[in-house]
Amino acid sequence: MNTLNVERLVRKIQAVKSVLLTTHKQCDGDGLGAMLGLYHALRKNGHDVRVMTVDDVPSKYTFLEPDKVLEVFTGPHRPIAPTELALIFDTNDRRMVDPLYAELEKHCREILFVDHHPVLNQGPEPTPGSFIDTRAASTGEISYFLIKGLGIRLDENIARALYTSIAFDTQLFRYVKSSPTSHLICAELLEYERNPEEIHQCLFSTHTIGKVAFLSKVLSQIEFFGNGSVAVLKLRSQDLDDHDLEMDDSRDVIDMIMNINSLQAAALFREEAPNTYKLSLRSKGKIEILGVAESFQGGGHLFAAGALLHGKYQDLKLQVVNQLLHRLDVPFPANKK
Ligand SMILES: [Mn+2]
Repeated sequence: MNTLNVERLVRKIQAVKSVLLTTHKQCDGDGLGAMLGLYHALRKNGHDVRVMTVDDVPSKYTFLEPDKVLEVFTGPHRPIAPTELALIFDTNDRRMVDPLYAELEKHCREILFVDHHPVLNQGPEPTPGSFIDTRAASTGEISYFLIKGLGIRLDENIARALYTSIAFDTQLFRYVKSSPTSHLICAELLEYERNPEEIHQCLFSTHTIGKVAFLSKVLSQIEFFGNGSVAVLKLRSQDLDDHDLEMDDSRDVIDMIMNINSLQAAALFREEAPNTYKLSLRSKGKIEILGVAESFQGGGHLFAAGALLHGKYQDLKLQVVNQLLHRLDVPFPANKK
C-alpha cells in the first residue's frame, strides 16, 4: 500500500479551529467525496468546519445529502467569516475555484491545495505547503490518510463519502495507478458502508431515457482518425438542452467511447458558446495527452486532461488531432478513416 505522508498537513489541521473545505467548480464525485469525508471527520473532532462548492452540485450526488451540510458559493450562502485554514480538493489551480478563490484570499489566513493532479508548467503556482501527490488514484485517498493521521475513527458518513470519491475517480477500480492502495482502503471503508452497490448505481447507472437519445445522436457523429486510433466527438449545448440534461451528463461520454478497442486517444469538444469549446482528452496510456491540453493553457492528469479552446471548430479539431497522431507516430497530416 502507498501510504501517503500527510504528517505536515495533519499538524496544520490540528493547529487550527476553523476550516473551510471546497473543490473545483463543476465538482465531481472525487472532490465532493474527499471533502465531505473530511468534513464529517473534522466535525466529530470538534473543528468549526464549513463545506462549500463553487457552483451547483450535480443531481446524481443527492445520495451524499449535500443539501444537509454544503453551501453553494454562487447561490444563497452565509458570508465567509474569518477562517484559519481553507483546503481546496482535487485541483491545484486557483483558476478552477474562481470566483470563490478571491473570497478565500480575503478571509482565510492560509489556503492549501489537497490534490493528485500534476502541477501545470504554465499555470499558477499552488500555495506553499499544499499537499500534492500524483501517486494517489483519487483525492479521497488523501482524505483517508488525513483522517487516519488525525486519529479520527471512521463512521458511515465518512466511509460513504470516501468510497464515493475512490469509486468515482478509479471508475470502480479500473484506474488504480498499479497499486493495491485504492482496493485496500475501500475494503476497510466497507466495514462501515453497507450498500456499496447503491453508490455504484448512483454514480454510474444514471442514464435517463433522454440521455440515451442524446448518446445515440452524438455517438452517430463520432469521427475516427489514424486507423481508428483517435476518435473525435463534438457536443453542442443545444443537444444537452434538447434532451433535458445537465452539463454533468456530458462528462462520461468520452469515457464511454474509450471502450472502443482500437482507440488510443479521444477528444471531446463541448461547445460552450459560439467558437468556444471545452476540450476533454483521454488516453489509454500509450501516449501522454496532458501536454496537448497544456498547449491550449489547459491541465489535468497525464492521461485525462482538458482545456478551454477559442476558434473555429474545424481548425481546432485539426490541431488537436494532429497533435494526437504525432504522439502516436501516425503520419502527419491527419488522414481520415
Ligand atoms: Mn480527482
